[in-house]
Amino acid sequence: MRIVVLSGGIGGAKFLVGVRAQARALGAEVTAVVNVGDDVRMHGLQICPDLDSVMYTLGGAHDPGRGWGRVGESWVVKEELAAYGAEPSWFGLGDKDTATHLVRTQMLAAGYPLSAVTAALCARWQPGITMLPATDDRLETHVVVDVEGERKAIHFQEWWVRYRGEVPTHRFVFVGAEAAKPAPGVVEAIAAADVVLVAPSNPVVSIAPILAVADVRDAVATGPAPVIGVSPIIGDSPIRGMADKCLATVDVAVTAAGVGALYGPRSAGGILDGWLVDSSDAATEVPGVPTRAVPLWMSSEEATAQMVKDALSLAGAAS
Ligand code: GDP
Ligand code: FO1
Ligand code: CA
Repeated sequence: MRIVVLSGGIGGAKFLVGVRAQARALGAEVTAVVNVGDDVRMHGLQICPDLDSVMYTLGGAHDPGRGWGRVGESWVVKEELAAYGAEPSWFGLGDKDTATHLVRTQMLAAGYPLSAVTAALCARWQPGITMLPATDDRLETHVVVDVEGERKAIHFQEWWVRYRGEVPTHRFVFVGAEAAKPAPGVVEAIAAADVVLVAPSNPVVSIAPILAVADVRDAVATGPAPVIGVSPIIGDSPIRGMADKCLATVDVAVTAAGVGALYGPRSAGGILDGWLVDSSDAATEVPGVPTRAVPLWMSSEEATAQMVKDALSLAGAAS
């Protein structure tokens, strides 16, 4: 069996730990198509937060408390940059993490595409799945905000890390998406999949930028495999992160029903054939999309693997 997962960073990574466990039990292969909209160049280094969150988490090297970056991190480079007054001072690069960005930036400068760089970095971390960036092309999420009386577009990282999303926010723009092509292997993996899972990632700034690559969206929307989404919202809470702020910006209710309707049924131009919601949201109805309610707290690998089992069973696939 072949499983494809559309994934953001921290939530997607946690989900993929369960996907990998269930896939091992089934002898299945897993390909993750990962968001690159968060990617940013800082201090001359190319940083890919969602790819790194997935790679470090599946490689057992992530910081579980912070969610992003490396466990046992030190911050000497950050302190030295601050001593020079080097901006941006609001963004922290850990020392261990910096080595990843150095290798990545050097390989990109030598002409390797991001997908090849990601595969090279994964040779060290052995994530046990195939990790593909959604695209090798430049695709960055920018946010239209009002700051100091001025309306302007800032990078997603500045919106989240510098301002914590607490500035008047008007919309998200996926810069470069119109011209972006899927990275090698993405469309092929979706076309060959037995099931496509949409991780319980942020729908607005993790999943939407993946689907903003037209050929990726087409592959998902018109492919042969059933597409099952897992709700990132339990009750009216995004659990952690920024999903509440993002959903408010696009006028979508912070509920499993709101996100399910945002994705929409494949039968009516959307991407979903099924929508998994938490047991506490059993009353959720999404027009045109069969829903099933099961526990959705990713509290352990076993609990998450059970969620995956439930998603596969909703898809009608071997689970
Ligand atoms: P990011 O890219 O690092 O922001 O991570 P993702 O976009 O992949 O995932 C973030 C989302 O994961 C958050 O908005 C939460 O809604 C969701 N999330 C985190 N933990 C859980 C959990 O235990 N269960 C479910 N269903 N969703 C979760
Ligand atoms: N998040 C922060 O809140 N503060 C930081 O200084 C920060 C630095 C950082 C560096 C590398 C990296 O891969 C991620 C980093 N993050 C930081 C997390 C990141 O801003 C977001 O959580 C994700 O982009 C959302 O998925
Ligand atoms: Ca992200």
